[in-house]
Amino acid sequence: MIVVHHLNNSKSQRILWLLEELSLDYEIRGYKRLASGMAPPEMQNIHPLGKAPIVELDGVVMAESGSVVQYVLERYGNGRLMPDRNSPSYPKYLELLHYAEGSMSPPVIMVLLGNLMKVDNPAFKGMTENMARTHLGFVDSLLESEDYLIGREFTAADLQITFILQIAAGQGLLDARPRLREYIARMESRPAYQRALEKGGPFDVSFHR
Ligand SMILES: N[C@@H](CCC(=O)N[C@@H](CS)C(=O)NCC(=O)O)C(=O)O
Repeated sequence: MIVVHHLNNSKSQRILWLLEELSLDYEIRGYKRLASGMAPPEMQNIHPLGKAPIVELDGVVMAESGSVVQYVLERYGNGRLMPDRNSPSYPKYLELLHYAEGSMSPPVIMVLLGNLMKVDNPAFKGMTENMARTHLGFVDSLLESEDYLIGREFTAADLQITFILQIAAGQGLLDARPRLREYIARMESRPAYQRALEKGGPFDVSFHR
């Protein structure tokens, strides 16, 4: 049995979505963010980082959504949600799968935190928004002539990147990017995404800008 330690309004939503796309059985243990926005300390009893997602599978406890997604697909995917390993799309897929957390997430989260904490420093705001916009422009350009990040098929890279786009949208960073807003809506309309929402409970990452 796969156990997902799921924090509300967090990156563990990706794992629920992934497991629904794969029609796998899993159990959800739910946690609620504290008033500060942090995860409750009991999550540290499961994994020392105490950050969502944490997933238990094959007797192992794993954190880091990108590695969880990659492992789940290797173990249970039977080739689904990723290009063939011998195709030229495969390295591009791996790049984007890990780009979501490695490079794209940090500046977008910095913008979010700056807004949440009402950081009134034009240099900070300018720099973080500028960095975030570089990434959003890059992702936008990937969708110029294709429906998905890796061509014509939905892959787990779409799933990883959608969460960051949802955060960006909540901070107004997509106001001038209709293609990315349409892409998010398309991802959110997937039946598996909707089932994950029903199981995971209310999901809102706009964080009241
Ligand atoms: N790079 C990690 C990020 C993990 C992370 O920071 N999760 C956030 C939720 S989106 C969290 O647990 N925040 C609460 C906290 O830091 O206490 C991943 O993709 O799994």
